[in-house]
Amino acid sequence: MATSGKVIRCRAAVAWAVGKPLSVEEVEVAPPKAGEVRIKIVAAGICRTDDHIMEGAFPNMDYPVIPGHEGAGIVESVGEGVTSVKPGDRVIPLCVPKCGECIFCLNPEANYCLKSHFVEPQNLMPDKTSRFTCKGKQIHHFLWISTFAEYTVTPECAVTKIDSAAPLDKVCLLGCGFSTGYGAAINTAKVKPGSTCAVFGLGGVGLSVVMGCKAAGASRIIAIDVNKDKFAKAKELGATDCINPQDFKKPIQEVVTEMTGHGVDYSFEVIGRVDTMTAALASCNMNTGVFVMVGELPAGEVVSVDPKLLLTGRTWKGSLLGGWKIKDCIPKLVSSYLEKKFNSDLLITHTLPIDKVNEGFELLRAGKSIRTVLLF
Ligand code: PAD
Ligand code: ZN
Ligand code: ZN
Repeated sequence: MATSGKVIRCRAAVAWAVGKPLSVEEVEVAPPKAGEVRIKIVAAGICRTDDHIMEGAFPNMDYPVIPGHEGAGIVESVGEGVTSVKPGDRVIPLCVPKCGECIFCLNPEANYCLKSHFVEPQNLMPDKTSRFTCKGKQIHHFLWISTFAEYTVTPECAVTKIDSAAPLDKVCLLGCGFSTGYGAAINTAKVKPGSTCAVFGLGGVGLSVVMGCKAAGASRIIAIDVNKDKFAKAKELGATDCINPQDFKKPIQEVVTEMTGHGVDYSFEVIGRVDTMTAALASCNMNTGVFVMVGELPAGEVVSVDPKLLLTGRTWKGSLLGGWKIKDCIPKLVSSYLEKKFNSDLLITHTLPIDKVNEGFELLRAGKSIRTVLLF
């Protein structure tokens, strides 16, 4: 391509400091170095995790930074030695990479590579430099993929090729939100047919958990949110009961336990709060109940629980990116999307140009959107 090997000037949403709205700037994006890929991002979804960066609640973050970790695009150029993608390929950047060599990449049961952010911060490329500059300043990367930029650079291990027929403005959600929720039900909880589930939090990720529980054949899916405007969509996607904790005097775990006799088989927390994590844990049955934690607590917050809750047999699990081995699984999920095995389009409530990124975050915070897709 004509731009190959050159610095590209383009738009990106920059978080200059904690607590400030993003600012859409012209940035310079350097060509990919050996082992790296430069991608023209076509569409990017807004996930709550990006909001955590703006609030300063995401661990190990350096500023200024270009957030965004849900996106889809087309490879513009590749650095030396890159073999898995070539210019023109449609791709999804991966917020969990696959180095392919670490003990967890080699374990078929594990998906969190040792090159991932919580192990080794990804605010810079693996060679500890940045490909982004703006107004003469170095700008940091986020999770190695920074999808809120018209062009971004990722290591080859953080990008995967998808079917060229995939609509990028739709499958961008498979980069995080949809895959996270759907996989939490299918891979992490391993929901069984005929079982009962409770899902706390009905944002883009929680509603994807509802879809996963339904696809796995759950007979009852109790959807829980303080925002009743989320209930219609939850029912459409498979929830059998929708309840608002604010409508009850007693704690919500008691309500769920009464509704089901002894608690659900599987509960999920998809909000990121201490109180709802404790409630979700106590909502699954004391013997075989499985609680899956998906929501992310602000850095440094801790949950204290009565160990008796676990002593009787409950299991408490965490799930990142739905437990998928993401580099291999995203292309398969894209194929399933194209075969209409699930309809993640139902999660997209808004589409905005990148210049309106802050409006997208306001819609999310106000509970008015599920997923907003930003277009470049
Ligand atoms: P969202 O903000 O769209 O959804 C959160 C939902 O929770 C909203 O519908 C709220 O109304 C609801 N809610 C808020 N407070 C309460 C409460 N006290 N009781 C009941 N409901 C409440 O966020 P999202 O769906 O984009 O993300 C949800 C969480 O998942 C968030 O913490 C995010 O950081 C995390 C996440 N985890 C992973 C992962 O890999 N584990 C990936 C992506 C997102
Ligand atoms: Zn996300
Ligand atoms: Zn690895």
